[in-house]
Amino acid sequence: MQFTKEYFIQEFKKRLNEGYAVDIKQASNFELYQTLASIVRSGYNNAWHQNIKNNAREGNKQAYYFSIEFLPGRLLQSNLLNMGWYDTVISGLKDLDIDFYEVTEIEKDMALGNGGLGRLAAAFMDALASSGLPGNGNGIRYKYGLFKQKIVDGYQVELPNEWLNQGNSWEVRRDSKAVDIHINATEVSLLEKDGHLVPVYHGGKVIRAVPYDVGVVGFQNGCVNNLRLWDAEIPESEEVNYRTLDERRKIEDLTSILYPDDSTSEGRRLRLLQEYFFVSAGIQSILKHHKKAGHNLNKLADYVAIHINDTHPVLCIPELMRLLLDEEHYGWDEAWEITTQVMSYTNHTLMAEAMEKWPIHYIQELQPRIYQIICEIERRYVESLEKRGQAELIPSTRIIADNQIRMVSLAIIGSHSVNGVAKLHTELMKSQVLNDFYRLFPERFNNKTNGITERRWLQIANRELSKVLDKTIGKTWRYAADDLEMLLKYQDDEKVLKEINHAKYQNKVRLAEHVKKSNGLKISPDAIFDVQIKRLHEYKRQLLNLLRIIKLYQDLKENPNLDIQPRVFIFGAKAAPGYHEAKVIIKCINEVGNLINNDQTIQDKLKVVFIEDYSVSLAELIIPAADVSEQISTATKEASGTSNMKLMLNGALTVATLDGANIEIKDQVGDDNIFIFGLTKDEVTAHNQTQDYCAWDYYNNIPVIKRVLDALIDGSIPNIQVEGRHVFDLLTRFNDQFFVLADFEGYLAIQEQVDQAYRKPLAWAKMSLINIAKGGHFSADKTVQRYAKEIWHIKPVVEKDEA
Ligand code: DL6
Repeated sequence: MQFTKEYFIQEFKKRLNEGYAVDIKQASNFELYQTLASIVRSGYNNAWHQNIKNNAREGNKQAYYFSIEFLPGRLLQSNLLNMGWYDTVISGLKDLDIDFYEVTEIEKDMALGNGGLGRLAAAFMDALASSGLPGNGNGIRYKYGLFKQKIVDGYQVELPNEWLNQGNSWEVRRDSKAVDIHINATEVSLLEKDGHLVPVYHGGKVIRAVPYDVGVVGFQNGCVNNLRLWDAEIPESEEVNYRTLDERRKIEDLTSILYPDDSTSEGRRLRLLQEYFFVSAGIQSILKHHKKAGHNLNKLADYVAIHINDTHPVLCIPELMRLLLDEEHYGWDEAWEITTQVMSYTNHTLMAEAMEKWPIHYIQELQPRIYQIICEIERRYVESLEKRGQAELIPSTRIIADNQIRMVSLAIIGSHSVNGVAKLHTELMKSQVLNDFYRLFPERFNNKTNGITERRWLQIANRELSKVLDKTIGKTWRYAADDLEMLLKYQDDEKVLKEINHAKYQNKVRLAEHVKKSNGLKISPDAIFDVQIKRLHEYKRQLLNLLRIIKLYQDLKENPNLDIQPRVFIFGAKAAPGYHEAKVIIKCINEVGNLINNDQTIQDKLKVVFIEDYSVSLAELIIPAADVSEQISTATKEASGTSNMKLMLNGALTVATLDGANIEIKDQVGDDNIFIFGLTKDEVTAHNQTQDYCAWDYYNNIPVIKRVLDALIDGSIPNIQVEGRHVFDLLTRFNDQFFVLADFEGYLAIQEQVDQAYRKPLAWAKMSLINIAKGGHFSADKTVQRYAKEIWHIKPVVEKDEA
């Protein structure tokens, strides 16, 4: 069936009437949205079904990406784009006098993630399907996902994000695929049955894991993969074991929120339970599928690759061992061989505090059999190192130490591949933080620099620029991101440069309208839009940005006629609920903003905007409007970053430290088209090794630093008596752990260069053009294709041009 405009209009009217008994004029945007979504679903359901059947019939090896976070954002537009229906639908709706973009606003973001980690997982889902690769996601269907952020009196307040209130149009509940999970047994004994030792669980509870599947539509290639999200329920047969409301609530809580507060032991236990829950459900379901397709488990690695995204799903390793040993009666060595062939792991951070460690007794209580298996993995590992004469590496690499289970050790020991997410990150992994593992298993380590879904960030988010690109270089870039390089031919073409600037301007107008509505603040699209959007973390150094804003403000107060380019500083950031310092920084940003935004004397030269509840949808609005992209983490701390890639692709110029993927962006665009400053990784490493850094010296010896820091505590910024002091102390008394003061002057100097560069619109547009042209390098399609070839060994089952 050809999807023509006429067909669409007819179908739309019919379904609207059938579904809601209204005509178009009476229909609400919600009803219009639901009707549209139902047409889209019908458009891909058959391909989805066929894909599952084909993979089973043809025995295609499939990848399963296990992740505690998935952050797809809204799906209507991307599904339409990927199905090739986008223009037809917009035009059809226009004929019906319906504003497509207004309708899309109804959709709530599928916000089952926190930041880069979850967005990457979602990008990989899209890229797998778009590359025709058989790859599935496995995660949790959180009822509230990450919290909804409100800013009240400058403080972050966390509210439940009720994204599922009106249902999720893209999911299908599959009761027939539910599996049961046993937890909290008080004891496990091994009994002989039919010649095998079989574990018997005493006490504990059974939870039912029910999957909700979301079809992941590939870009115009007919491939629809599966994202499976698990919800927890009480099985009917077990109801008597959940007698009190409290016991029942515990099951509801299990899939309520992402990252329960880890400052209490209850919260930490809940996190661990979530991890075991989705891992066990996912692995059980994979094995069921494998056996149903008639395959032997000896050959599991020929059909299945399981990817452990960060450490949260590491229990995959002992859980697969448990199932192979206890349910399938494999011997240890065979089971271990199968497990390590199947598993691979990505590390996303080298910060010690972010590497999960679980107290032994948590795991013992949660699933004693899993604990037994981890102990046996550990015993054999230690023994093997002793035999290899490498006993000196045992203390740093063993799994169990200080009464804790180190999840990174378990991940590396139980996987055949360990990858970092940018070249520098992988190098640091190999040479510093995980060096002992690298010495033991060099062949396991590899790099896979992150990537982004360029279709979403250009074709959907930046329609203005997309039009300029179509007109200038044709439309092939829409299918092959590398073709953006064709733009380089036009770097001195004044007409194209002006068009690029004009597209940016229109996007800035759009964002300014949003800011007026959301923050009640008028900002001028003629100012530099200077953007820092990412999780709030000390290492990401929103604080460095804030100190610079204070410095500019002080300069302007001293000299209101100071010749600076007007700037709007735009922040979007959520702080983890238990991360006090990050919340303090949010308060300071907001109060500095209040002061500056209400001060008439500086003639609107500075504005500070904190956009609350930063999300994928907001990113789609902010990124196309950005002139400057702030990527200013302390060198060595940001594993990769991905907003850096999205912003450059949209023509923002990057102000960056030599950290994470910034280095690879610099390599792509060249030194003249990026603004680099700050301590290098070697300098940071040297400071850390020699412990010679003294923040007070910067405060005492550099007047500009003293003046800015004093403003935090001398009352010149109202309403931050406590928070200002806290930040001051972090930067002085606690010796500025992230070298903000060391980098401050370099940062000011580079920002001065930005200010000067912005005064030359055509030269600026040329730099911008080069960034856009080089953006194709960071396509998630390419990244995923490398995972497929080098780690998972899966092959495309649908070719691009089969659409
Ligand atoms: O790999 C995706 C993303 C990277 O781009 C970020 O640099 C990195 O911080 C993030 N890591 C995490 C894990 N935990 N922490 N912190 O979110 O992964």
